Amino acid sequence: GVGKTVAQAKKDGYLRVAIANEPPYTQVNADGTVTGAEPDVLHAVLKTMDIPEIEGVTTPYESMIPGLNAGRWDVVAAGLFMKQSRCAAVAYSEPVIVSTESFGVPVGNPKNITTVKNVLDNKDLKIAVLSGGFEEGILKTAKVPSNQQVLVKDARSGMEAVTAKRADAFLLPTLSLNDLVKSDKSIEVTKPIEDAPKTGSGAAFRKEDKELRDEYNKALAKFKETPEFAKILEKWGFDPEAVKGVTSEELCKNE
Ligand code: 6CS
Repeated sequence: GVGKTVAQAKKDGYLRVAIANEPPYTQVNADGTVTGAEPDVLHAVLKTMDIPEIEGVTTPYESMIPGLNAGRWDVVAAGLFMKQSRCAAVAYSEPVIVSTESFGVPVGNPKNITTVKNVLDNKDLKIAVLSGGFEEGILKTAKVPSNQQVLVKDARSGMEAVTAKRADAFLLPTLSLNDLVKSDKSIEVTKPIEDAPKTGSGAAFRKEDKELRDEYNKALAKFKETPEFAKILEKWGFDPEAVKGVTSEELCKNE
């Protein structure tokens, strides 16, 4: 099998981790090392388990779970938001981040898009989402017709879809959009979408690696009590209070 035990991971001294390069959730440094809120928490927790290193692989969201289960990496730490179908396919840790979704729209928000309901009420609106991403699921669950969805392969392509007017908005996590608009002043970020589900993520392990996941959860629970945890989340612009009291069981009920 492709599974990994705690003992093997300690012996290797590292875990291979899938990320997306979508700051502030995940980011690849110029030297190839990985950072961002989720990899930084993963790295810090693994260190407490005597697994000192992480090795990052950048991949689109839709490939993260297939690649994990095929053994191409040992864990996903990318802000891979929990929902029923994903929780059925992987063994998630308890949540590390709880966050919000927004629309990236042309400055001034000419089509007045602030809620999922707005999209349902105006059949002319087209919304860009990442293929296989949580946001594509939000639109599907809300029964937004597929001809109103513009599928893109990565965050940069989503921004381009809006600037080229192939889409009226790009639906993505609020903080990811805040980062992207730093380099595109023609787009602004709406307030968190009130009728979108609560997004939460943690490390995703293979179902067969429940021992590793369970040990990780123990170490994570301890780490969350240290000031270091809040420091990492705040460094990347996340509210460390948002995850308090939220469980993977609850987040896994998302459609
Ligand atoms: O979980 C997901 O699929 C989404 N997570 C993040 C952090 N960004 C976009 C992606 O679609």
